[in-house]
Amino acid sequence: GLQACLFDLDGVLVDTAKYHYLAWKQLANSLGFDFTELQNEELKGISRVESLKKILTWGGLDFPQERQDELASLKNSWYVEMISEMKVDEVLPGSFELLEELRTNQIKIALGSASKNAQLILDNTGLTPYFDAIVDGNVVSKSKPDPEVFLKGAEMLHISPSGCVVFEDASAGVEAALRATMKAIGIGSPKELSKAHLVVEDLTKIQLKAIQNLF
Ligand code: B16
Ligand code: MG
Repeated sequence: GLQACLFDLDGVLVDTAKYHYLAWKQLANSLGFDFTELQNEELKGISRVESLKKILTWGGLDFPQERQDELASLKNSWYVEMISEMKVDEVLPGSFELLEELRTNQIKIALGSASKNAQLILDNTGLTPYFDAIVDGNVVSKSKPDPEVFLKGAEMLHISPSGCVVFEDASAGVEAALRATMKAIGIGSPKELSKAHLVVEDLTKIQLKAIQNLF
């Protein structure tokens, strides 16, 4: 049965994608090209360095690794400035209600995010106290769709993957959950997340009963 829930951060609990977009756009513009919100969709769940590589390709540019590292940290400094202003009201609808319900029912809760800034976001939005384990971009070596991020979470909780459910908004994240042999609940479009066991629009549309019914 259900023993633990693992949450992706960006796109599930908070909408940091808009800040990633603004910061990447600023970087692209400074290099002389633009990029669209549609292209930004492709960066969801993808690590910082991999995102930069994609963006440079779209702009028809290539730089030595050293310069790429500089550009990635420049983008990150702008991004961190933006997320430093985040408050509790930026937590997506249904998040606190679901986390409370899980906690009341002794279901363990973990974070499984690609972001190296996850802790700052959780702290600023009041989400930190709900988490029994935090796995973020600082502790994983392989990005989603590799299952490492979720397997590490289950391990930290001392719970077998078969008792875990993952909440994900990115198809790479859903794939990572399936490769970890966990249940996957997609947040967003049923078309893009068709491999998930269940897809809901947002966290207001899911309750403990429906999660338990996946088992
Ligand atoms: P950072 P998630 C991901 O968060 C974002 O979706 C992705 O767009 C971003 O590039 C990645 O984190 C790394 O973020 O630059 O803060 O380390 O969806 O895995 O929570
Ligand atoms: Mg995400």
